[in-house]
Amino acid sequence: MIEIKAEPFAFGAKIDQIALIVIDMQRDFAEPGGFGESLGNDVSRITKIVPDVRRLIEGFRKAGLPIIHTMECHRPDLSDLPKAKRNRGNPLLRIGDEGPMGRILVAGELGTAILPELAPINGEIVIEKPGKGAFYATDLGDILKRRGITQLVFAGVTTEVCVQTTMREANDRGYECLLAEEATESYFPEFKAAAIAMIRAQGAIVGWTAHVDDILEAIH
Ligand code: C5J
Repeated sequence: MIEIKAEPFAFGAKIDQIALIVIDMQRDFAEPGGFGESLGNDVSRITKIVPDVRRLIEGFRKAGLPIIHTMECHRPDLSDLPKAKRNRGNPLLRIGDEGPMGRILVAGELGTAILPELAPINGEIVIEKPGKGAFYATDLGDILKRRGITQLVFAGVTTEVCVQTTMREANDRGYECLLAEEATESYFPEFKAAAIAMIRAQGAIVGWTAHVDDILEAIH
């Protein structure tokens, strides 16, 4: 067991059972013309964390530890898109509509792709997920079980939506979850701060939080 300096107390990392999960670092959330902007958000906040997410990915790669990337997206026929999700927020461009980067949040489109700097490499797992949580309607649970993974380090966006939802899903399934603070972001700074506080409150009720440097130092 390796100790990672974390809040609310040290995280006991089991190096043979830990994986990095990078949530939804897609162009649709980070670049103008995508889903995030169609909902009225300032997407430039998201691109600022790319160097820290990349450092974390590179650290896991160097240590030979598993990496999972998720992508929020839907089938081209939208059969996995509930009407309520498509219409929510009355955005300028709805999921499935044609935008400047192709159809919004549809699998295989340019805007749905992971940012090139963070793109998965051979051997890394990519989960396409129709929900906010990565366990819903995906093989993620089976994949983790097969590989004996019991601990997840989280990065990605947005902190209070897909990251926190997946952390809560994982926590209820018995995984120990650690959120890398500089490697996650929200369109709303106050929501990021609140999500971090609520995750680690009450003795890590959802999970731990730690700085990227402290995670990298522990796994190197
Ligand atoms: C959102 C996400 N915010 N990846 N998706 O719709 O957090």
